[in-house]
Amino acid sequence: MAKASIASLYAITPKHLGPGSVCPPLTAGVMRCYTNKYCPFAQRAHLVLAAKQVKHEFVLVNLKAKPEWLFEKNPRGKVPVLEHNGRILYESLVICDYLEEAYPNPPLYPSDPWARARERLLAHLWSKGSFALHKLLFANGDDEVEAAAVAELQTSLDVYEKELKQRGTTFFGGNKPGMLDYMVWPWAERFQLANQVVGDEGLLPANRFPTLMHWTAVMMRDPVVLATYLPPEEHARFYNSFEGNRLTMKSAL
Ligand SMILES: N[C@@H](CCC(=O)N[C@@H](CS)C(=O)NCC(=O)O)C(=O)O
Repeated sequence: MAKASIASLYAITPKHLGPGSVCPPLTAGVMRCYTNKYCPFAQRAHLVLAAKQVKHEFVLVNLKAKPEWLFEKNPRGKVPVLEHNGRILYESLVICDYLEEAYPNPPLYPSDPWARARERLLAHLWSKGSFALHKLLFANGDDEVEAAAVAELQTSLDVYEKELKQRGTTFFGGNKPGMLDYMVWPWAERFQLANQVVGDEGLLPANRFPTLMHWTAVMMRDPVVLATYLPPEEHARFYNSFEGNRLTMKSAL
């Protein structure tokens, strides 16, 4: 199992930079990703950079106390941001699509335009599921909020269960992970933590999500996934680091 996340391995900053910091000067020709070790959206970019073995560096950004220069990179003040040859892109799905086009090997999308568009649609639709997981991990022990978040999340997951079952493949990408696998994975990694919060059968009861259960297990063996992996304890420390938020675990792993 990977000991340090890829965000730490390739980081040129020893810690997440905050107010008053200076943005490190660019290294000519090197792709830079402004990121945060715990951001699932940024992890999408980490996964695609790793899958395509693009030479890159990370600048870690503190999102609780943001550096002033972040807004020059992204007026929304969010990560991930990609800077390449003096040009800037933000929004994780846009960044990952750019990487796919600029670095076509290995291809992460199917070649058929209709199938490609469908992958984009399913990646886009995942935002509902991602918000529901956020709600669950910030429920602060409120059973009602948790139950509503779980119901919402499972309704989103039904779509992916049905889709993967219909495809009859191990991954959304076929016999290896593709773009859609990597666009959804960062949240699935956090399911290990969410399962502890939910208790009982967790988020993916076997009778409702047999295909996604198998998918999460095989994704965990993918070298690209392992390179960006953070264990549930580390995710838990992050969610508990927000003032007023305390994860209440109903079961151990
Ligand atoms: N839609 C954006 C979402 C990015 C996002 O929300 N990033 C979070 C960290 S996980 C962030 O930068 N939050 C800071 C803020 O919202 O102020 C994307 O896909 O890149």
